[in-house]
Amino acid sequence: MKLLIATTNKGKFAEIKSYFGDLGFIEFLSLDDIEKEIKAPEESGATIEENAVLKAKYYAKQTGMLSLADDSGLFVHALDGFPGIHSARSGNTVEERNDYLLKKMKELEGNERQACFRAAIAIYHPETGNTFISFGNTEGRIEEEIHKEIKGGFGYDPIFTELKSGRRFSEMKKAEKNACSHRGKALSQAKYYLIKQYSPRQWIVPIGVLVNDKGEILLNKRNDPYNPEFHEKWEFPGGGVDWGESIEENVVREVREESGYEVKVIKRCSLIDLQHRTGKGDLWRVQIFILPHICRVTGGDGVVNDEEVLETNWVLPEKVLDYELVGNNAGMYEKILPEVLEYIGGM
Ligand code: ITT
Repeated sequence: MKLLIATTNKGKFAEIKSYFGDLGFIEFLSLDDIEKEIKAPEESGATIEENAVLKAKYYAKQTGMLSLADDSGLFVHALDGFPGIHSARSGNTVEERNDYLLKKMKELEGNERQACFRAAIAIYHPETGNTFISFGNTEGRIEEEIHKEIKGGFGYDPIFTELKSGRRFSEMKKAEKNACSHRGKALSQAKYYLIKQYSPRQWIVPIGVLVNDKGEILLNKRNDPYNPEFHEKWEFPGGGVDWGESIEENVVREVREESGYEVKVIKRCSLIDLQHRTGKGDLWRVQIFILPHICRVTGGDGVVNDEEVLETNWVLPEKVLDYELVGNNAGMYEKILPEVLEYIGGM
């Protein structure tokens, strides 16, 4: 999974990268890692959220990559929000912008020096168009002079004192600033989104190898038109474990839903089969632990009441591999076949 942190501002990039440092499933790229030269977009939005989405979309479309953009600014209440969305453009250099703001605020005292930083973070996926946006604010005040001795942070950090800690942003290490800053607050929501949306999942999927009185095994033909690689392939009934459910309870419930039979779980096979599935480019990745269970049919009418099943068939154990099975289920079945035959032989 690759994420482009689409900012031309090195200070922002460093803070974002530091905040996401522990997201091991993502490879972070900067604009410097992109071979083609990309002209910065015109930030024509009226608000920071509009500009954040505009930038994320623009870079995602230019590069074809999942892209994150930040739009932020310093808003001085007594100056009607100046410099606000123009924070990066109120002078040619950082020094000029800081000096200009301090001059503009020369006559302001006490509460009139209150200000806040605002940040909007947008994440845009170029193929799906999925868009995420989050916000954060930091309240504080603008000092009378630039903090010259300590050179941490970037932009307006040397003149901004954060309200709660009473410390200037330029005095803080990246992690300290991220813990209380506008960007850190917006990034915490973005991080949760990335984890929910893109982190690889691990599923525990118990399945039932159902045996009837004749020593036959039940196979289901899967209905999965959205996933052609699984559609109309054969499989054993089973599915993900629900919250609060034991493995055995899950097998009995899933089998009932997908086969219409009541079963008694005879034994869990010694094999845990590990399978991997990925889908729709980089959109999802799942690692599945399949736990096969030999089950005996005890009742039910075999009427399938689940939209996931097109057809069911009772098959002799040696004939199961003649069917085209889903995923790596053929490999799994080969491994458990001796246990299945041993059970059927002793019935
Ligand atoms: P990108 O658009 O390429 O991300 P930029 O610097 O032009 O970079 P913005 O348009 O969002 O970014 O302008 C935000 C400006 O606000 C930024 O250049 C700083 O001057 C200021 N700023 C934002 N967050 C800040 C922070 O945490 N500390 C100090 N200054 C900040």
